[in-house]
Amino acid sequence: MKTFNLSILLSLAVAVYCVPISQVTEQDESFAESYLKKFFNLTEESGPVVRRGISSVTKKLSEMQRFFGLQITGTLDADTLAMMKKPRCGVPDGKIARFSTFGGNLKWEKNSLTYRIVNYTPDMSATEVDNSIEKALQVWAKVTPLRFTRIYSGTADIMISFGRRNHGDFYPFDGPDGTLAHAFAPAAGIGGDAHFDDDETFTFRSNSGYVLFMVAAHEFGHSLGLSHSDDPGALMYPVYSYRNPETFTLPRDDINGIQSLYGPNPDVDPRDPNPTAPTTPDACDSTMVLDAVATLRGELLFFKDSFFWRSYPQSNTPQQTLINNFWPDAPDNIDAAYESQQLDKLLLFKGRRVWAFNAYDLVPGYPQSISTFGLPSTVRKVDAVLYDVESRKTLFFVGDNYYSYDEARKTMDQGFPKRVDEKFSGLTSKVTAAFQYRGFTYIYSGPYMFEYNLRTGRLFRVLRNSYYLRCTNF
Ligand SMILES: [Ca+2]
Ligand SMILES: [Ca+2]
Ligand SMILES: [Ca+2]
Ligand SMILES: [Zn+2]
Ligand SMILES: [Zn+2]
Repeated sequence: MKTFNLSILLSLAVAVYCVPISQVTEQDESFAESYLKKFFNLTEESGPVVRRGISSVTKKLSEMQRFFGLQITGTLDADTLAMMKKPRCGVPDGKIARFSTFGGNLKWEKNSLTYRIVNYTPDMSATEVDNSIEKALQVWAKVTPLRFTRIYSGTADIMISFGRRNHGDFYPFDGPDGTLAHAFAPAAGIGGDAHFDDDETFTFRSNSGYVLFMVAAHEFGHSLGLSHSDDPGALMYPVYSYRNPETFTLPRDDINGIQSLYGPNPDVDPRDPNPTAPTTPDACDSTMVLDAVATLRGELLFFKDSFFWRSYPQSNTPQQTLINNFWPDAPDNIDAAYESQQLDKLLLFKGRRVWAFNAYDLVPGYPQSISTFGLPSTVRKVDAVLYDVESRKTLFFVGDNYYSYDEARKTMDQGFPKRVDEKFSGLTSKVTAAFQYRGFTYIYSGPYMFEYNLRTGRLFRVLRNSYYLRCTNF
């Protein structure tokens, strides 16, 4: 009997942020076990009697933690459990790789494929469904020789349908949440087909519910022969995240993946292929200039483009995530960030505006103007912000100058701005990011990080941004 690769899109919970270090319940253990069975090929032998299979569970947990860049503990800790509960897709993830394919030559042997929309979801108008499906296929057509023709009767290569629970294959859906959709790798018959769980709420472009275009584009990646990527920016990353379908561009990693199977689009000028394809910032890029750095409840956050790395105190491997995965209302490409320990809030700055977040919720009334801090209206953006624990002052870096804001009195201090190089010796070019950690003050200038004692202004070391943002080449 022929078997097919199946991929399942899971959606369970919202973002993971500051999960309390809680007791792992028996329920959690069995949830984790079924997760590992589904996605990391945990075999049945560890089955009902948990203790007997413990080493196998430990091995699979480590494998999963490695894939997601979590701290490799081999135990079911809070972060691991939280990652398991994130919306995701279900092709096994055991392999560490950027894009990957199903292997075994699972690709279409022709470039002209047909698709058919067999039925519709009541969540959206038929036109919206048609449009979402067509757009999702074009995501792949744009960068390959693949061309898609819609048919209205008979059997297409890619049969697209909505169903709930038992819907005619051996992979019943599970009601609201959990599995969102699944798709079969290229082959005859059910191969290439994509099924969507109609117990979900699909949307055209709103971020409440699941954007059908995004789910479909991911599933069609499987229909065409792609498996999962560990690049958190990739469309083929196993975790679902909302993205605006109007501005979505296929990331570089997915382009590399699909072109490894089918080659580039012959209709696109090879001298200028996909100039706008987003790439995920690389911790090993020694020339990278971070947008902002901040602490948050004992962790370190490093912001770059649409992403941030989150570094746990005990971990060697900062985890990279889309900013919007944690803070759906946050801007990307931010200018500066700091943690207000008094208010227990994270503040993000972009242009003339500031956003405040409590855990992952936008504080009501934000975004606000940066002039609420008393910054002059001539300031169009801040380059970096630093909160000094000792003096409870917040320093705003703007060009060659810095301002001092009193958090307790909520006013700007007299006598500012002052010149940055008067206070921080050795700093000759613009400040790009700043934060305080374990009693030291770190001022970034481009790819360099200057370590100071803030009170005396003494410079200790000049480091590379890789010092805290560890480069973890596998
Ligand atoms: Ca088919
Ligand atoms: Ca479901
Ligand atoms: Ca900055
Ligand atoms: Zn998937
Ligand atoms: Zn199905």
